[in-house]
This record gives sequence, structure tokens and C-alpha cells, in this order.
Amino acid sequence: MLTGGCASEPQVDATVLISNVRFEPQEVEVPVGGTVEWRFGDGGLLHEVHADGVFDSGVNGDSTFRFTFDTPGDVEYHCSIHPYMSGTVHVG
Ligand SMILES: [Cu+2]
Repeated sequence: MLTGGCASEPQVDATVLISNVRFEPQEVEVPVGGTVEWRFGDGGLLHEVHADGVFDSGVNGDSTFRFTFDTPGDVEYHCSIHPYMSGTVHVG
């Protein structure tokens, strides 16, 4: 753990690895106000995590994307580049 970093860095409640052109795991569950982190770890292959009207990671190949979910419910998302890649975040 680094010290002296940004103290307001949100806690991550669930992590999704993007690897082998799929989301791993495909479904995660977080509390309301929980944060999910997607790790782009597909050898540089570009992906874009997208949920209509909720969030979009932008095209990304080797970094991470975080989103905090403030509304209870299920959020289905997919990869804009590979529409057959899909996942669900269960909030609350
Ligand atoms: Cu993709």
C-alpha cells in the first residue's frame, strides 16, 4: 500500500478483471454507494465498458476504470467494442 496518496480515494467493493475477451467475474454485488473497479488486463487489447445512461469507461487497454453506484438495482453493461462481452452489477 502506498502512503501519502489521495486520502479521498474511494474504497473498491468489487473488482472485475477484463481478460480473454470477457469480464471476470461476470456478475458482482456491491452495497448502495459501492465502487466497482474494472482492470483492463487483456494484453493491451482494447475494451470499452459501457452501461447505457450510467457510465462509460472510454476505450482502454491497460489501465483501470472505477464507478460508484448510488442507486439500488441491477446495472447491465457490455463492451462497446465486443458487444457479446456483458456483465451485471447488482447494487444494494
Ligand atoms: Cu471488449
